[in-house]
Amino acid sequence: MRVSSTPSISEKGSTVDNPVIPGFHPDPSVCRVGEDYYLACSSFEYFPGVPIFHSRDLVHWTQIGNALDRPGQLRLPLDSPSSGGIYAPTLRHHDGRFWLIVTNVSGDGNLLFTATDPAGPWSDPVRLPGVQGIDPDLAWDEDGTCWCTTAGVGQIRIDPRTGETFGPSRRLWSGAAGAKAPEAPHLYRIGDYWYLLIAEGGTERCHGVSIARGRTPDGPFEPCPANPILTHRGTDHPIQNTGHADLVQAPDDSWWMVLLGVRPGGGTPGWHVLGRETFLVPVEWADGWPVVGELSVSMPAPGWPLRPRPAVPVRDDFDLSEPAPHWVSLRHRPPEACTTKERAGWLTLRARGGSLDETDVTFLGRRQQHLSCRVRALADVGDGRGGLAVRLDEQHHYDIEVSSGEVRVRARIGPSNTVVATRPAPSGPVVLRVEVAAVSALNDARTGPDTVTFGIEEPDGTLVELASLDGKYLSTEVAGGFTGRVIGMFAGAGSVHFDWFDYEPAAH
Ligand code: 6LW
Repeated sequence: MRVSSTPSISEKGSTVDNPVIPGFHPDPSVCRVGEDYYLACSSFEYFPGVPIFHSRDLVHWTQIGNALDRPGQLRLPLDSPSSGGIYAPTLRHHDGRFWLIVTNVSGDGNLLFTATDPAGPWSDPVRLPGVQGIDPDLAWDEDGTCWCTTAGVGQIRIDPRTGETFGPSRRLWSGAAGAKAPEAPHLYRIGDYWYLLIAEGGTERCHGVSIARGRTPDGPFEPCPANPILTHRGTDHPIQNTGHADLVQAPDDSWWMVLLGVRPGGGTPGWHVLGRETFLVPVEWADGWPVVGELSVSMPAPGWPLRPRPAVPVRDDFDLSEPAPHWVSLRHRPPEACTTKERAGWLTLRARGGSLDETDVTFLGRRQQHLSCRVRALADVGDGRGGLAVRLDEQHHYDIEVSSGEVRVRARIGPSNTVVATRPAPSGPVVLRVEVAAVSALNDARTGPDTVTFGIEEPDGTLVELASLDGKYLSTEVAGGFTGRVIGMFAGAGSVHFDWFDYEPAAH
């Protein structure tokens, strides 16, 4: 088995690389149990939802499952918009159980799940109709009262076992005067204070992290004089949009923050294509306030032995009966539309919608986690139509597809939907290839962040290139929304079979 370099990290002497969880993994929430750390992220229109990661060193993370992996837990209407769905979880361990609270903005509102093993299974949802607002947080005080704090910033007491709410929601704090979007609250008891950590300024270039403290979980709260305690607004730092943070204490008593950030590339205004990624930064305390260390793409390694994990293999041979946890579908995954049982050792996708312009197309993909990477797959479309796609949303995707003896590359960019290249398809199964290459030099101010090249492979492995496209059109700055690129396989008509799929990071 070929193994890729660890997707999250590479040690260089005594430094480690950020992001610690690359690719579209925003809104991280972290908790520790003994020597084990667990982390959850938002998942929006993708199924299964809320990826759960495990680490023993805060640096190397392995996805151990998805909290919302059954239709009864994750109900996304088939016409729900991209960047709808599942927003901003909080993951906590309390009273011998893991608790996960999250918002489904496409229907069910705030939902709470529990598990004894964070790898799953997670419970059916407890609904919270009395909790309004996104970004719900959970905190318990000494007498067992559970406080649910939401974007705004508002707070209400809840019974997390039943979803019942008590009393009205109270406004706690709205961050700096004039700042937009006070959100992503997390409430912690640390020493003699309750700390209320929030994000403000919006999840774009003005994003930041601020904090306030009070003697009781429901305030009043006094803002930190050094707010924002973290922001990269107005800088040319390679990590931008920094915010939506969560704090965790290590067994050696050191403190750490996980947060989201983006890595824009290209000229002006800079385009980020991997979505919002999860970064790690050390925190120290001074005068009862947290002081955030330097956030960088190469940071000093923590002071404990690192515990690298086996990486996700380059190749998925589709030998398992269920897709590995990093595979995602759109909105749901009916077993008959995505199966390894039809042809042994092959993945079969059965078409529902006709194209990736539609919300219920059959798609199985994985997050693009590296600025440069190569994806290959052996596809047998038979009488059907399908291939590989690089996807931001229904209006922004590039596809290479095979049908009726032809291979074509299609670019959907907003209202424009263009076949940019065609050539005759070889008979029988064909290796489709996508190469994403980050730009290494700016030709002018408009140079995009990367190129996305599509082709088919000759039997000897030679690439026959069909098209090379500017990647800026598959960026969040162009498409909008909260997600990042996902690369995968789709079926547009009939049954399309895939023998294997390779995802390989490339040097950039
Ligand atoms: C999330 C909000 C945010 O609910 O973006 O960056 C929203 N922060 O807190 C969607 O991820």
